Amino acid sequence: MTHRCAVVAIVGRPNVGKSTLLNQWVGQKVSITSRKAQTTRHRVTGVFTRPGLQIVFVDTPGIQQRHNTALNRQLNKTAVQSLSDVDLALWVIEATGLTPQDEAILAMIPSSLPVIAVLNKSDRIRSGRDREAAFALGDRLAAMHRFSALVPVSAERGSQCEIVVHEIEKLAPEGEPRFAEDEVSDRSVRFLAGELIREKLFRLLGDELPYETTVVIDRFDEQPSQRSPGHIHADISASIIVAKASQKAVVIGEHGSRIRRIGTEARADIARLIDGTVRLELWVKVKSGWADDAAAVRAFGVE
Ligand SMILES: Nc1nc2c(ncn2[C@@H]2O[C@H](COP(=O)(O)OP(=O)(O)OP(=O)(O)O)[C@@H](O)[C@H]2O)c(=O)[nH]1
Ligand SMILES: [Mg+2]
Repeated sequence: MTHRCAVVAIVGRPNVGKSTLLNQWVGQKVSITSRKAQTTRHRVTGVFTRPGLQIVFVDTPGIQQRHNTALNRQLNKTAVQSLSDVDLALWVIEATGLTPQDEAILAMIPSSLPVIAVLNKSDRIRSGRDREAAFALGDRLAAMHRFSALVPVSAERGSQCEIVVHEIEKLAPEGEPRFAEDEVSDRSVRFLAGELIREKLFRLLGDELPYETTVVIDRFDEQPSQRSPGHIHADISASIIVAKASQKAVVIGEHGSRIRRIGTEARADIARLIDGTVRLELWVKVKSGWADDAAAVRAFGVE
């Protein structure tokens, strides 16, 4: 039996559901998600494996022109660079409508690359009028570009996601698997732990969250658990970096209520990820203007 292996970039504007899709295919949370734009700040891979087929999905930051900071420029660059070394691209938009920014991102995809258009959040199409608009959008897209396929999906419900896998399989080159059967990402547990803390910040701070907020893992020690044999215990110390003293107060919350909740929820997710126990220590630090400082952006791990 021939084995196929494809490396697939997931690109689109912020918030269209790229990371939710990746997690749906992988069956585990390897990329964090939230309602906020540019939740994803790194190239994160998620691996889908079944007999005869492996798909290495590459999640990317949402491309946007809203902020002209070093951080934003770096995120756009990460996304565009991810397109240079893949077999095909998934261009993700919302099924409810196309924006000029979606079109601009499509134009950034090298013309040699096969593209599958993924119309996400199709669960939001409810009325007959919505459905007519969706059909019209399908026609418009088909006239715009020679897509390998056009697939409406709902990442949140998991509906039709399998069809995308099937379309990728048709385009996948023959090749050996790059990851072992039980591997779900190329990222370390240390990295994913930092991401899970950042996800709680993004989710629990809602619109108060300053764009310039990041997380640095200062210490990450793993050892066999004393209390539950066969499992590991992780001892983690992390810093939440904000740009202003006033933002520090927001993250900490009244009498430390918010930082406690961030810690509790992140610890539970990290424990699930490592299937063990976790001690998590969180600090909040102020570093003004870091998102505008290319060296600081790199130092904080936004590579
Ligand atoms: N209704 C609905 N909401 C969805 C669906 N998929 C994702 N979402 C929501 O859309 C929001 C953004 O999802 P993400 O997966 O973080 O989006 P993203 O494209 O990775 O965003 P960035 O990383 O910021 O570029 C979250 O609140 C998701 O819960 C879907 O199929 N239907
Ligand atoms: Mg994302």
